[in-house]
Amino acid sequence: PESGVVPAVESTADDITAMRIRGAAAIADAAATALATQAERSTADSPAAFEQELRAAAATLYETRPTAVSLPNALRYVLRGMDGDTVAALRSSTITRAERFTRDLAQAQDRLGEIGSHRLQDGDTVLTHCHSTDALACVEAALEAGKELEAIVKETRPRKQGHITARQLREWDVPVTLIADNAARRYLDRTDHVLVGADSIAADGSVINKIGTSGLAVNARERGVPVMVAAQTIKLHPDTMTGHTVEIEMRSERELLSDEERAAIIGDATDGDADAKTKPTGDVDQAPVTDSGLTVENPAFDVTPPRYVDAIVTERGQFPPESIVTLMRELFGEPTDDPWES
Ligand code: RUB
Repeated sequence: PESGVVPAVESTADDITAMRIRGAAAIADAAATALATQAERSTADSPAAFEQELRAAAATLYETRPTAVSLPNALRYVLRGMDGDTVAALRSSTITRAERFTRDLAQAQDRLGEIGSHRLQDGDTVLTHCHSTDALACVEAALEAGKELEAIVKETRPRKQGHITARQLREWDVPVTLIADNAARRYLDRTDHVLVGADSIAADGSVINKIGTSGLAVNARERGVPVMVAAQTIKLHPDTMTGHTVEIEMRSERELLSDEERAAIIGDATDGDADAKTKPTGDVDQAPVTDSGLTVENPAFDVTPPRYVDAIVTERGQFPPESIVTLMRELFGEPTDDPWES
């Protein structure tokens, strides 16, 4: 294409959009790797053209999903490492930077797991929502320390990422009880920790994670069960320091309703083109437009206020949510523009 974006980047972007690559850490990792591939395969004949291609590749990746800030954080990190006066120098500095990102990401997750594992005692039961590699890193480190744990795993509709969590836990030989999302409150009586990940953490300590996290956290507070959020610092959302809110992704109604199910509800077998009639938007108040009187909304994430969260575990230590802004100031300093938006 005209932009010079290589097919491998387009295909990574497609994989993220279609959720073949999913979860905030995996998305960030894939995006950084895709930028390295762009650098490797670029045929740009001038430094300016090379930089332009890298920015176009970053923009393509950025457009995929809006909620996990690890994605723009990763893109920004790699592009800021692009340095040199020749195409060769730019290429190698970009690749080196992307490799460093991937290495740091894995190291941060190990460190976070180690820190988070101290909250888990021998014999504890954790209740999980969705599939978070950061959350599972805490379990893995606790197991490695010789603790025995059990897990109650929420299915996590509509896409059932709980199955991925259950598979991983069974590989580690952790006894798993899989439950429907609706059953969670009943199982809090048997739970020692609610353990979840995050797609973004806002400056006020709000946790943006898979839809259903906030209701779970409120119920856990009511039952006196601590809520532990495992989130590397790449999940900290710099824009929220200046008052921006995090966009909540609205996904296709087809994740909730097949064409047949839709027709059964509205009594019109010919109305199959559901996607054409809905306008997904980040704004929950703006309902999708339909002409059938049936509106289906499918937000993928929600916001858990800081008062329902006991600790945010990062690779830099554990924080009460209200003090996460201190770490954000230290890490981000003053907010700046995104390098691909020029
Ligand atoms: C995934 C999700 C995960 C976070 C953290 O949502 O909400 O809890 O991304 O995951 P989706 P990780 O399946 O829609 O991408 O700890 O692996 O970064």
